[in-house]
Amino acid sequence: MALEVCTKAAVGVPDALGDCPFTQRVLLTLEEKKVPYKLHLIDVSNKPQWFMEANPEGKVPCVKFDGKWTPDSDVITQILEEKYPEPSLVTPPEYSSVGSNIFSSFVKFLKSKDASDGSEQALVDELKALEDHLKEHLLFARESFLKTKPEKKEYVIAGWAPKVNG
Ligand SMILES: N[C@@H](CCC(=O)N[C@@H](CS)C(=O)NCC(=O)O)C(=O)O
Repeated sequence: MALEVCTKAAVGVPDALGDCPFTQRVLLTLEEKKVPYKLHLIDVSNKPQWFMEANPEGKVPCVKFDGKWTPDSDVITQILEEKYPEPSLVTPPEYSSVGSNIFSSFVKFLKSKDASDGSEQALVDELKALEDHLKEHLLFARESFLKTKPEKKEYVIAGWAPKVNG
């Protein structure tokens, strides 16, 4: 039986997948593990009552496991790994640190008052390490990624517009 998954609808396009990276992570996991699923596209600016009752925090993604709606992509992907261990999507230890310093390097760079303190280069190095890793493993070319991407660029831009424009 297909797993039920609540995902974000594209802003202004209620019947298309929106731009939520947390949802994309869950859908990629389902695709890679070949678990059938059924989408409920949620307009996050006007959440339906049944969704708020099932998931009071009101965030997507949210997946129904054994009759209970479970939010949070970290929790969901962990449950999926336990329930559907093949293929394993656990990060091999040799790659576990790739990109893990991006956030802290970014903060250092933003706070830096000295253009020659190396914080910019440190950030560029971190970003490049992640980019090289993604390129080397062709992650963005995988069928699962292409299949779970919002169909059109406009859907992604529309999703970010309220955050960028305030
Ligand atoms: N920690 C959560 C974050 C989920 C999240 O922030 N989802 C956003 C969409 S990308 C959301 O539901 N926003 C609607 C809202 O907060 O009302 C996860 O990993 O799943």
